[in-house]
Amino acid sequence: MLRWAAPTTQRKKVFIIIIIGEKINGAIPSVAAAIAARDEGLIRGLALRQTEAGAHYLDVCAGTAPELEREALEWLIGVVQGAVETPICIDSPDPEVLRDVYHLIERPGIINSVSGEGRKCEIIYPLIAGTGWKVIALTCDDDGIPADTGRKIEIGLKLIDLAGEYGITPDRIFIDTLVMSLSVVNDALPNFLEALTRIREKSPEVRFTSGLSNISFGTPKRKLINQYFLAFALQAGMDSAIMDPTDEVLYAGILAVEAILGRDRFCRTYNKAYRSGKLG
Ligand code: THG
Repeated sequence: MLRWAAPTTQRKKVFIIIIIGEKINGAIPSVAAAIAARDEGLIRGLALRQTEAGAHYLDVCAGTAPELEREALEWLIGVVQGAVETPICIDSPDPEVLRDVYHLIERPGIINSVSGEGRKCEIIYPLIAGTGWKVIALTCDDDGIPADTGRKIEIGLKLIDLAGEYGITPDRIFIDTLVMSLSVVNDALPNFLEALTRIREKSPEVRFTSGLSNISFGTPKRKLINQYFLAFALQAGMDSAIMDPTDEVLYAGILAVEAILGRDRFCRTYNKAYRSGKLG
C-alpha cells in the first residue's frame, strides 16, 4: 500500500454538474512522459490545479501498454492521494486492472467503466456492491459502439438492470452514450438527446456523463464545438462531464448556461464566481 503526505489544499465549492477532471491521462504526451519518468511533481500539479478549479472527481488513466498499466496506475493513485482528497475516477479498459488497483483507493470514487463487453459487469459490479462507489456504464458491447441509438438505449437499460441485481441503484450509475464525432456522425447531438430522454423515462434516477471533446474530433476549433455541445447537453439534462476544469471559458460556460436555464437562483453561483475572483 502506497502512503503519501497529507493533503494540502482543499476548497469547498458550490457546483452544479459533477465535473470529472480529465487531465491525468497517459494519452496526453506530457503526462505519458511524467508516468515514464515517475515525475510526481507534474501529476501533483494536475491534481491540485483541477481540484482548485472545481473538479469533483479526478479521472486517472495510465494509457500505457497493458503490461505496464497496473504499476503505472498504482503509482498515479499514490501520487494523487498524496496531493488531494478529491475522489478518483479510475479509468481503464481492463476490468481486471480496475479490480486489482481498486483496493488502493482510499475514498469511494467512480469506476470508469463497465459496458456490455466481455466480463466487465461480472467483475466490477460485485466489487462495488454495498459500497459508496459509483460507476460509468458505456453503451457499447462486444460488437463495438452501436451506430443505432435504439441499440445504445437497450444496452444502457440492460446495464442498469444488471446493476440492480447487485443492489447497485441507478443513482450510482453514470450512463455514457459515447457521443461520436460530428465528422463521422451528423446526428451525434440528437442521438445523445434521444438516448438520454428514453433511458431516463425508464430510469429517472440514473445519471448521464460524457466526454466533452469526442464530438469535435477531426474538426477545426475543437473547443468552440465542445462548448456549444456542452450547452445543449446541459439543457438535455446531462448531470456530469469529463472535461478540463481548468479551462476557464468552458467552466464559465457551465455557469452561464445553468443560469440561462433558470437553474441558478438569482444567478448566485454565476455572480459569486466572478465576485470571488475565481473567474475574471
Ligand atoms: N468517456 C469516458 N471516459 C473517458 C472518455 C469518455 N476517458 C478518456 C477520455 N474520454 C476523456 N479524457 C480526455 C483526456 C484528455 C483529452 C481529452 C479527453 C485531451 N487532452 C488534450 C491533449 O491531448 O493534449 C489537452 C487538453 C487540454 O487542452 O488541456 O484532449 O468519453 N467514460
